[in-house]
Amino acid sequence: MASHPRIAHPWGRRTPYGPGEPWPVREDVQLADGLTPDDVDRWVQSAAVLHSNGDGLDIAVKDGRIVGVRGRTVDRVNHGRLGPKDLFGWQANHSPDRLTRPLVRRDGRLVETSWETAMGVVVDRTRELLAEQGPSALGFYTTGQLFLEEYYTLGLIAHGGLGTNHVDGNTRLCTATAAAALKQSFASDGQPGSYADIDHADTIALFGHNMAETQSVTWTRVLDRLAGPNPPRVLCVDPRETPVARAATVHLRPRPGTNVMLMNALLRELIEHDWVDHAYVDAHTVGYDELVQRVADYPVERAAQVCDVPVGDLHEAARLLGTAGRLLSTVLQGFYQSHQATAAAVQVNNVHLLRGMLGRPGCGVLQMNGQPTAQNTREAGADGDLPGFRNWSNDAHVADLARIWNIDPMDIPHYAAPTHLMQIMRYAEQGTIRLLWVTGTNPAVSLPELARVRRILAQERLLLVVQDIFLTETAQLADVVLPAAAWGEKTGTFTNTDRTVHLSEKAVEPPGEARPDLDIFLDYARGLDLRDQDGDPLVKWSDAEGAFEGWKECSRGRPCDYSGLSYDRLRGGSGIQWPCTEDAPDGTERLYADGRFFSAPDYCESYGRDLVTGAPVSPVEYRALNPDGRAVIKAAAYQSAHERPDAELPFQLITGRTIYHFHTRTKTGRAPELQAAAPDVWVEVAAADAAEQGWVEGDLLEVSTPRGSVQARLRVGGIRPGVLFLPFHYGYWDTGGGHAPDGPGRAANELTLTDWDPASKQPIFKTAAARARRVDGDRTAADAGPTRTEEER
Ligand SMILES: Nc1nc2c(c(=O)[nH]1)N[C@H]1C(S)=C(S)[C@@H](COP(=O)(O)OP(=O)(O)OC[C@H]3O[C@@H](n4cnc5c(=O)[nH]c(N)nc54)[C@H](O)[C@@H]3O)O[C@H]1N2
Ligand SMILES: Nc1nc2c(c(=O)[nH]1)N[C@H]1C(S)=C(S)[C@@H](COP(=O)(O)OP(=O)(O)OC[C@H]3O[C@@H](n4cnc5c(=O)[nH]c(N)nc54)[C@H](O)[C@@H]3O)O[C@H]1N2
Ligand SMILES: [Mo]
Repeated sequence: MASHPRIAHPWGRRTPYGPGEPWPVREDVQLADGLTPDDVDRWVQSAAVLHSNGDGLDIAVKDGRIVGVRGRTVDRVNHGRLGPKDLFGWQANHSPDRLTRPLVRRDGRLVETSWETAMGVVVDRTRELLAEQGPSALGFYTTGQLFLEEYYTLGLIAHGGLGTNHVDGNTRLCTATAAAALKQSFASDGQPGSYADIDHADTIALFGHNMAETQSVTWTRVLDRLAGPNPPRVLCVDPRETPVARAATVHLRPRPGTNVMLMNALLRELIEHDWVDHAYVDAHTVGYDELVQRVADYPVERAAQVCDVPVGDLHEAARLLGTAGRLLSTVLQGFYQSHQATAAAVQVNNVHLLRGMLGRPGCGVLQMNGQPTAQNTREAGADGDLPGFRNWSNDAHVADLARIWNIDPMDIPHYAAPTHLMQIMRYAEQGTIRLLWVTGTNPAVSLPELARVRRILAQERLLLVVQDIFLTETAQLADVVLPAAAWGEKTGTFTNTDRTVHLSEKAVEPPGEARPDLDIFLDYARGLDLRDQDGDPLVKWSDAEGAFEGWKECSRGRPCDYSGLSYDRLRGGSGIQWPCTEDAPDGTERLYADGRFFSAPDYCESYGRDLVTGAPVSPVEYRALNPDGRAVIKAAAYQSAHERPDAELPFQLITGRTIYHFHTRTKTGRAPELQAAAPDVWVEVAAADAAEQGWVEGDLLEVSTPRGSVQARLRVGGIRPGVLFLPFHYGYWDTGGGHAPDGPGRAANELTLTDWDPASKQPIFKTAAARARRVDGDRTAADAGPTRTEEER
C-alpha cells in the first residue's frame, strides 16, 4: 500500500517567511476516503489532543459520525496546519473495540454490568476504606489528557471532599520537571514564552527536544523560518541525529545523562565572554554570584570529556547562545527524564536570565509540555499541587482555597508535599493504598519497570478502577472498568504549552453507555454525598460550563487567571492565552514582560526545593533568599548517572517517540495510516556499533537490562555510538491480536528502572545500562521500523 503523502512528508508544504512577519496561513484538511468538504454536515470547533501543541481544528461530522478534521486558519497556534497524528488519529473514535459498557471482575473475569452496579462497587469500597483507615487508603492517578473541568472536579473531590494527599497525574512522567524548573526559577509554574517567539527569534535552541516529531506543527513554523529570509540559527542538544539535528547550525550529541555538565560549561562560557546583561541580572535576579562560582569548575575541556563532545562544538554552541539578539529555547524529555532533570532544565532558564532574554518578542523559554492538557492537570490541582498555583506550604493559600470550596482548611491535606506517583505505587505495593483509581493513562505500558508495575496493579488486595476508552493493558488488570467518552464526544477546555486555552465542543454521541469523565466524577461525588460546611453539595456544578465558571473563580488573582474567559469568548476565533482578565481581555502573549515575576514570598506557588536532596525550601529560607520577588538563578553541581554502562551492560539505553505514534498507541494504533507507518517496535543502533558487532539492518536483537528484556528489529540510525534507542509505544496490545502478555516483551519499560529526579520526582526513562545480542538474522520483517520520511531516504 502506498503511504499517504502526509506520512512521507509529515510537515507538508513550506510557506517561507522572514523575521517579524506573520506566519502564513495553510489550511490542512483530511476527510474519510471519497468525501469532499461539501459532504460534511457540520464542522465542530475543537483542538488537537495528541500532543501539547494545541492546534486549533474543526471536526467534520456526517450522519452523526466524525469523518475528518480541518485546521483552523484563525488559530494563533497553527494558522491552519495539522500534523500526521491530527490528520489521521480521529479514526480511533469509531473503532469497533471502544469500551461501551462498565465491567466488573467476577470470579477472575471482567464481565459487563450496569453503571449503577459498577459505581456502587467503587462508592461502597470508598466508604469502607474511609471508615477503616481514612483517606490515606485512597489514591487517584490521572492524566494530561482529560479536560480542565474534569481535573478541577477530580481535585475538589479528592482533596476537598475525601482529604487524600495521594493524587497525581501521569504529568509526573511527562512535565513534572517543566513545572519544577519554572518553580525553581520563577517560584511559580507558568510558561514564560509564546509560540510566536519563533517568528522573531534569531537563534532557537532545543534541549533534549525532538520537536520535529513531537510538536510537528510547531516544527513546521521553524522550518518555514528556515526556508525564509534571515533564517534563525538552530542549536540542537540530542544524542540522536533527529530531524531537528539535521536542520541545526550546531548539533551537540552528548552522552545521555550529562546535561548538567554540558549546561554548566555553556554558562561558564557566557560568563567568561561577558555575554551577560548585567543590568537585567542586577535588577531582576538573585543568585548570580553563586552561579559564577559554581560554573567556574566546568571549563569546556572538562565537559568535552564527560559529555564526549568536541571542544570546538561547545565553543560554537556557547557563541550561538551568547551572541543571539533574540533567543528562544525549548526543553523537553531529553532533559526531563533523567537523574538531574530539574537541575538541567533550570540551567536553561539561567541562560535566559543571564542574557536578559525573557518577555520580549523572540526571547522566551518554553519548558515544554507533552500532553495536550498537562498544563491543566497542573493548574487545576489534579497532579497533587493545589489549584490555581496555590502554595501548599502557605497557610493563607490553603485558607483561601477552603473559602472558595466552603470547607474547613484543615480538611485540605497540606501537612506534607503531595504524594508523587512513584510513591503512590510504593504505597500500593506495601498495601496502604487499597483503592487506586486510574483515569486516562495506561501505566501497564508507560511506567518504568513493568514487571513490578504489573505485580502491584494485579494484587488481590488492591481495588483497581480504570476509566478509559479502550480495554488497555491496564484495564485488563482492573477490578472495575468505567467506559469514558472521548475527545469529540464531550465538551471542555484545555490549555497548550504556550498557555493558549481552547474550547473543544462535543461533535458526536459517545458509543454505547460510555460517559464523559466529568459525569463519572460527578456521579462519584453524589454517591458519596460529599458536602461543604453548610451541608450543601460540595461540587456545585453539573456540567462542563458550570465547572469552568467554578474554576474561573478559583483562578482569579492567581498567575493562571482565567477570569476574563468564557465558553462564548472561546467560540468562533482563536484560542486565547491566560492570564486573561478584565485588564487583559485578549489574554497575555508573554509572561514577565516587565521583569516582574510571580515570586513574592506571600504570592508564589513554591519556595523551591534543594536540587540534590529534593527537600522543600522552608518559607523562612525563601523569604531570606528572595524577599523582593525576583527571579532565582539556581546553580547545580553535575552528578553522574546512577546506572552506567560496564563490561556486562556495555550500552546506554534511551527511549522516546516516533512522529507516527502517540504513547501507548491506543488511538494511533487504530488509525490505519499511522499504524502502517510504524507497525512494530524497533531498536536504533549506531552504524559503527552495528558494524563492530556484525549486525545489519533488520536483525532481531534482544535488548536486556537487569529488569527484563525486549526483542526488536535493528534499525541503523545517526545515534551516538554506544547508545541504543527504543520507542516506548508498543505494549502487548496489537491490532493484529499478536503479542500475548507472556510472549517476548516489546515494551521499552520492561527495561527501565525505578528511579527519579529528586526535585521533580519525574522517573528516569532516558538512561539505563543495557546489553544486546542478535537472536535472529532472518530479515523478512526488516521494514517493521517507522516509515522513512522523504528527507531520510
Ligand atoms: N509523535 C508524538 N508526539 C508526541 C508524543 C508522542 O507520543 N508521539 N507525546 C507527547 C508527549 S506527552 C511528550 S512528553 C512529548 C515528548 O517530546 P520529546 O521530548 O521531544 O520526545 P522524546 O522522544 O521522548 O525525547 C526527546 C529526545 O531526547 C533525546 N535524549 C535522550 N537522552 C538524552 C540526554 O541525556 N540528553 C539530551 N540532551 N537528550 C536526550 C532523545 O534522543 C530524543 O530525541 O511529545 C509529545 N508529542
Ligand atoms: N520508556 C518511556 N516511558 C515513558 C516515556 C518515555 O519517553 N519513555 N514518556 C512518558 C510520558 S512523557 C508520558 S506523557 C507517558 C504517557 O503514558 P500514558 O498516559 O500511559 O499513555 P497513553 O497511551 O496516552 O494513555 C492515555 C490513556 O487514556 C485513554 N484516553 C484517551 N482519551 C481519554 C478520555 O477522554 N478519557 C479517558 N478516561 N481516557 C482516555 C487512552 O485510551 C489511553 O489508554 O508515558 C511516559 N512513559
Ligand atoms: Mo508526556
